[in-house]
Amino acid sequence: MLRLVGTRLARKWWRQLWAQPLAKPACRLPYYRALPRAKYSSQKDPEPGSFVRSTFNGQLVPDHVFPFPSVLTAEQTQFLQALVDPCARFFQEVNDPAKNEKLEGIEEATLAGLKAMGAFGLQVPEELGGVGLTNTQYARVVEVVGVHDLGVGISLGAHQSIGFKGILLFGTRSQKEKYLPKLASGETVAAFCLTEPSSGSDAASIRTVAEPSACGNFYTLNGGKIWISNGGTAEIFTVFAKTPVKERTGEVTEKISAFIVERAFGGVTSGPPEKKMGIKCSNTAEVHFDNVKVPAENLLGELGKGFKVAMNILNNGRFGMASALAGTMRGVIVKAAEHAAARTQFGSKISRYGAIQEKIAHMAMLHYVTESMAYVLSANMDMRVPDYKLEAAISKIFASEAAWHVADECIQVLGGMGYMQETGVEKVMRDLRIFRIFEGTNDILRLFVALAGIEYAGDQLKRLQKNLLKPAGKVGAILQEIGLRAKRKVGISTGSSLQGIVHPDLDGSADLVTKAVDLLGEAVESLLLKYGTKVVDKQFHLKRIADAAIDIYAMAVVLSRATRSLSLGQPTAEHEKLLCQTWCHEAFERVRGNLQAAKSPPWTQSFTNKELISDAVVQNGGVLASHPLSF
Ligand code: MYA
Repeated sequence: MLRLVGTRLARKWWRQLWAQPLAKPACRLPYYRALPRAKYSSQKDPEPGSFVRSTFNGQLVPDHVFPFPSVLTAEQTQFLQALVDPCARFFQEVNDPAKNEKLEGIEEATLAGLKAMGAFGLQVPEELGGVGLTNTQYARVVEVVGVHDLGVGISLGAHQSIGFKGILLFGTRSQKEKYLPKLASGETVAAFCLTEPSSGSDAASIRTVAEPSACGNFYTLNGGKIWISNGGTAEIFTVFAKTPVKERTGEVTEKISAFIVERAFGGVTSGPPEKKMGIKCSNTAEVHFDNVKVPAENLLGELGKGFKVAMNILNNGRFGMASALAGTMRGVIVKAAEHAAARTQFGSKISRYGAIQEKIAHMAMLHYVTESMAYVLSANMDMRVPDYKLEAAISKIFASEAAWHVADECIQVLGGMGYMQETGVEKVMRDLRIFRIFEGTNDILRLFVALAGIEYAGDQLKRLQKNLLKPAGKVGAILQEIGLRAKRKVGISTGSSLQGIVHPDLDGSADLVTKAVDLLGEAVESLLLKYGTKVVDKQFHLKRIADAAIDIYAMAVVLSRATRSLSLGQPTAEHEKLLCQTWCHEAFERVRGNLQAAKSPPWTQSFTNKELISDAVVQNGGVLASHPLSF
């Protein structure tokens, strides 16, 4: 994953850097105005766009987050409102989550109603039979689904967020015309087939193969996929398989390609529905491909480029998870708030007690962050921001953990009632558990965020290194970069600032973001210098770097949203200010703690201890310490 700077040379070079003079502070601009990015970043970025990626280099690039993006036209908003209200009514009046769960399927009436509403083809263009929603509009609709029934949400999401998303993103005109109309109407259902028994997080290690025929007209597909959402109900599959690819050198290598496979091709079979902890009404099954003849024209994207197809589909679908889970949290918080307002203990409503207030406030903040992330991300995608993969991964991680925490705390607020099935939160909690696992486990996505960010910072360092070796015409940029890095090293702010962009009431919180970005840039540099390319193996450290990046992005999106609210004088502005200020304070403390842990020797010792403890437990096949009673 990483192509990092050579360590010895870099170390020597860095030592020289700290002796250089400081650069001029960055300029300040009037608040709540879109900014030319170059004023804020110290170096021109060849591929501008990602807020998160830049933070790894200690740069604050506010484009795309500030001002809070607003992408819907009045007409699109009106259309959306006309869709959301009936959709919410439908879920209240027709869909019965408890019945679906018992059935381990979706009731026929619900399915028919969903199809009639166009819920199977929300983002398919209208001319191909879909509703033609933008990402932001789709986010708002799935939020409603998330409030009511995550099992139904997964059936719909596995179909369109990932199942046929590849056809939408990479399909040829004739592939789109052939498949999308029936998929959009719900006449056919789609599934995304990547995971295999020996290939989960390590997606590139799949063993399913697609052998090209000698005539070049078809591929013969063989292999097995597991835990496929809609695997037993789908007729159309996006399948990833290894294919032989001739390189320019003439050498033939096995590379992943993507295919559109119809059950009707023959040789496609599904296992029985899996028995799961939650989302029981959604179908999950094995799918087997036994000498399936796939026409050559069903290759999706380029031959050998299937890994990127898979990653891009997953990146593109993650915003839906964030908005759906924002909906789930909204629903759960209603239950906690109602109970806290109604329940009397020790002579007072429990909502008057600090222990409960802290929980409810935290739940509200987690919801506010998740919702802000979901809509910044969907808007960025609508704005065609080219690089949003880190933001998408962060939104998935954050939303799935926030929703889990909110559901857990709701049960705690409800006490014994929360544990009872009739309250409905235990089902939500069971449904939620998988969200931290599928679509990329949060553990692997944290590593992805940290490593992709560090790779970017490493590339930037390499570029600067090259400029230093051949400085002709680049002296200004070099001096500026050196100054910024030197400042960071001695704990002085680099001068990047959000003041003038955020509402003045939030200046204090904005300063915390600036400091946090400086701290992250500095921590990444020091890890690179300490470990060089070996940083890829430092998962204890990488986790903490990722957590810092997640918190920083979370601070930025809420600052942006609260600024908009305050500047427009929205009725909830003062409440949002509280949410934002409190979140930023706590998030900054976590960032500081995590980055300290990523650098400090006592923590490094603690990580080593944990490696030893874990190795001993695994080797022993369970806990090792002797029992307190000695037997
Ligand atoms: S589907 C199964 C989900 N499975 C996964 O997500 C697998 C997780 N694993 C991975 O993502 C990859 O294997 C990782 C990379 C990240 C670990 N975007 O050498 P590499 C590029 C763009 O790092 P590896 C399911 O669960 C990278 O830059 N590009 O690769 C459905 C490099 O490019 P280059 C990316 O170490 C459940 C190349 O790839 C990305 O092997 C149902 C190789 O990279 C990326 N993200 O592993 C859910 N990553 O060569 C239903 C890597 O050019 C959902 N690359 O440098 C419904 C939700 C909606 C709800 C709706 C309610 C209504």
